[in-house]
Amino acid sequence: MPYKLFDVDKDIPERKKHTYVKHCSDPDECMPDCNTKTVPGSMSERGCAFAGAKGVITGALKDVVHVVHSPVGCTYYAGGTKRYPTSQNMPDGSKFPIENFNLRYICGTDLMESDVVFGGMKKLRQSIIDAAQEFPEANAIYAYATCTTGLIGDDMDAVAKELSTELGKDVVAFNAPGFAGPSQSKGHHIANHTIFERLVGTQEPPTTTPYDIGLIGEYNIDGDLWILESYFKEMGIRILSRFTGDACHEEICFMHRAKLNLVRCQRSATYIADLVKEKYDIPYINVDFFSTKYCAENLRTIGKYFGLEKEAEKVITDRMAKIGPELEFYKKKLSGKKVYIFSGGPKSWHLAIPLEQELGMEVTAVASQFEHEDGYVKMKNRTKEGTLIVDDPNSMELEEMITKDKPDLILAGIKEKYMAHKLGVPSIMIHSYENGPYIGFEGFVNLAKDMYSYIYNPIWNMLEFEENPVTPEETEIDIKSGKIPDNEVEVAK
Ligand code: CFM
Repeated sequence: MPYKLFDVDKDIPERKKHTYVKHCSDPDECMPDCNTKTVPGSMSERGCAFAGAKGVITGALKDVVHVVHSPVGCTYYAGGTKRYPTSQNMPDGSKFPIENFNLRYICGTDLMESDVVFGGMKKLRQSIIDAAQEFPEANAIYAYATCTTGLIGDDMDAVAKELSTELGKDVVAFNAPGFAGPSQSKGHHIANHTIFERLVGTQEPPTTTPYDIGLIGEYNIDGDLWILESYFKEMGIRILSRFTGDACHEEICFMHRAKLNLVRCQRSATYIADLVKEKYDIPYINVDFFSTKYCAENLRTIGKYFGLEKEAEKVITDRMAKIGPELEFYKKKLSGKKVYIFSGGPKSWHLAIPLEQELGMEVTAVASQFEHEDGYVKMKNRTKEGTLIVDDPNSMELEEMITKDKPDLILAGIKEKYMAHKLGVPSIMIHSYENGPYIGFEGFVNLAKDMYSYIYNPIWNMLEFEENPVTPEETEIDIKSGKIPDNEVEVAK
């Protein structure tokens, strides 16, 4: 059977179904079991449905204040957002008064035992009114159910509806309590539907052009969206609505006026693209801008759709001229390096081929916290014989993989990073990035540069490990002489 049980999982044999070893001759159905409940006993790295709604979809909006209906812990964790910066630009040319408003504030209802027993709706109502007073500049208020309030059954929609009229601005309830599904993915789904049902089509854009697109599922991680925006601008294409990186509330409300939607993250946002297509007849295409090859191919497709082929070619030629030599340098340095990609899902299939073909690396394992079957099909199609494809991994499995297989680098998140470092393997944050953006031509060079500087950092030869003990004297000599074992330190131009 093409499935593998890690030694650390001997007491939870159900994990075997989630760990598939790719064999090219396997039938299509062979893939990890996915989008199901985490196996009891496995210390999952997944997030919850509430995290998927607020932490991924809505938290990127620049002019919305969020009220978490929960005991204070959920509010605290909702305050730690993804790295999605926002500009102050609004669609009518005005400026939103607070820079990175979305990264700064969070409100919560601070539920106590008596609220759980007698109901928390009064408190929710008051908290939303307080949030509106505290942040009068916010153009909408989004309120979130959590496990506690989902269980006690507070009717958040009723409160939101009443207060929308009373406050004269949209108040939207997101009913994605943590337990709504097996992972954060369910929260993406619920947030997409709530936004579509409550907001899309409720406003009209100030102006429209024949070259208006919707950029869906692009959250501006460390500035990714701004890179793509610069390409479109040069091509003569306008992003009318962003879902939801650097977007404002209004943009979401008029996203039904785009001429074409591009779906960037196909896990978290295909839902809304489908809904908009069905109701408003707006077509969408799935796009991939990670790496130079995919980026060029996709810009060409978009150029062709709008009759802007020459403009697309110009952007591609211009960017390739700028980054080509630097990328060559990194390719030389990264060739043959063994790498794992541990992401939520999509980044594991976006990056597998580019790392191999454009940088000469060897991808030997990919993992996903919450992908569904369609994503695993892509992962399977884009990896080579023998690659380990792991669904909903736990840290002990990763530790076992690192110890036995000794990769040169791991692209993962904050949950894996320091564990990998303690085992002497460099790890780069592929979720929120190190020195991003990582998308597009320039972004791919940034990623290559980060990989290079992590792998070639002399620190890995100075650490003390059981197999490779270094005496303090030796370390001192090395530091004093500035000698960096086995590595040649070069700086790319
Ligand atoms: Fe989409 Fe994302 Fe991702 Fe995602 Fe995420 Fe993310 Fe991710 Mo972390 S929206 S599915 S829920 S591409 S936060 S920017 S990196 S797990 S692969």
